[in-house]
Amino acid sequence: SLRPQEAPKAPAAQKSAASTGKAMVLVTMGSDSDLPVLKAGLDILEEFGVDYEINITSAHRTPSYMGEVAAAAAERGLKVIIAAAGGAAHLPGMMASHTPLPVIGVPVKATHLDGQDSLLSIVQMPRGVPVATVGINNSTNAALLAIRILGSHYPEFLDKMRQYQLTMEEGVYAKAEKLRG
Ligand code: RP5
Repeated sequence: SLRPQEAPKAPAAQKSAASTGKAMVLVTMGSDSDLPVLKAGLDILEEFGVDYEINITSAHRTPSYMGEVAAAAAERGLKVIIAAAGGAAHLPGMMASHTPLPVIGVPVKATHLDGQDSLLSIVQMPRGVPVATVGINNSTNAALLAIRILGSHYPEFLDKMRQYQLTMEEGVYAKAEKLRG
C-alpha cells in the first residue's frame, strides 16, 4: 500500500528562511473533488513560502491509510494539518484523533445541504479532540491560520503575516478612496 513517505509532493514552494525543504504543513482531503476548494489555500501557502505536501486520505474509503498518515505526521516533521472534507466530514476529526498536531478543518460544500452538513460535522468535535474549523470552503483562512501557528516558532511568518494584513488594509483604503472620488 501507499506509505505516507510516498505521499505526492506539491511543487517546490518559493524558498523562505524558515524553509528546510521538508514539508511543514500537510494539506489533505477526503476526495480529489475537494481540490478546487483547496486551491486558494495552496496559493496562500506558496505566497508565504511554506513547504507543504498534499494528499488524499478519505476517512471512509481509505480509513487505515488515513490513520497511518495522521499517526506518522508529527514524527515526519509536519507541524500543522489542514484537512478538507464534505458531507459526513469525518476526516479532520479522525486525523486529530491520530495525531497531537493542530488540525484545521475546511468544510467543503459538496452536497445538497450547502456545506452546512460539512460545517457541523467538523465543528462539533467532542471534548478532548479539537479541530480548528474555518468557514465553508474557506481554505484561504485555513492556510492563513496554519501560517500563524507556524509563526509562533518561525518569526519570519509573523513578519509576512503583518505585511499581508497591511496590504489588505491598504486595499480597503484604496477602494474607499475610489468610491469617495
Ligand atoms: C467526502 O465526500 C469528500 O471530502 C468529498 O467532499 C465528498 C464527496 O466525495 P466524492 O464522491 O466527490 O469523491 O468524503
